[in-house]
Amino acid sequence: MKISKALLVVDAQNDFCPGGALGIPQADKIIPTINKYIKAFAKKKLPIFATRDWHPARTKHFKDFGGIWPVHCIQNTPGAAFHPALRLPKEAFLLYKGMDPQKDSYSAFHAQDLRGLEFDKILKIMGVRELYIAGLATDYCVKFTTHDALRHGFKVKILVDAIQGVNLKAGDSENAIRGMLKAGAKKFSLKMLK
Ligand code: VGL
Ligand code: ZN
Repeated sequence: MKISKALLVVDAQNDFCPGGALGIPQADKIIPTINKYIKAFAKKKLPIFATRDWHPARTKHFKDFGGIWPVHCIQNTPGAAFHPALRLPKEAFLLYKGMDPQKDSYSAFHAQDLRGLEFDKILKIMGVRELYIAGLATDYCVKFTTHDALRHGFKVKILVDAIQGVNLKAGDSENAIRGMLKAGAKKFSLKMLK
């Protein structure tokens, strides 16, 4: 079978969930829904990707070094670990992003696997044409990833029941969703799963 669809779970990590360094209210509530998508994709033998925000201790991404964020998702710390309720199969492709101490990078298209292979290359090799995107945060990583995916020629479904936003400013997530739809992404939710 020609693989064309893939699931992308973005940054479903402890630090982005309540109690974490950059805890997003209700972020943990989407994990069971993400797990349902994971099951559905695994059952169809479709690829599943999961990114982790994976920062060095010093990076311009953090307030202390000129950025806008509190310290979060430091490599190999509990805050950077996947949420304990997330059920990724052993076949899932794991990707890492945010390692460059000089840059903010939110998009999964700046992520790579442990060998340094970039997300875009992996998708091309596998024949993926359409990404189903879930995770955190709607107004940052999900947004930047979606726009990059569309620019790279992929179709995008935003899993609206499996994303959650930071909302540094009220309305950021709604604006992000509006922008993604305008750029060509489509909404998708569990009830549309076949
Ligand atoms: C993210 C804020 C800071 C994200 C990463 O992945 O959405 N947001 N670092
Ligand atoms: Zn980050």
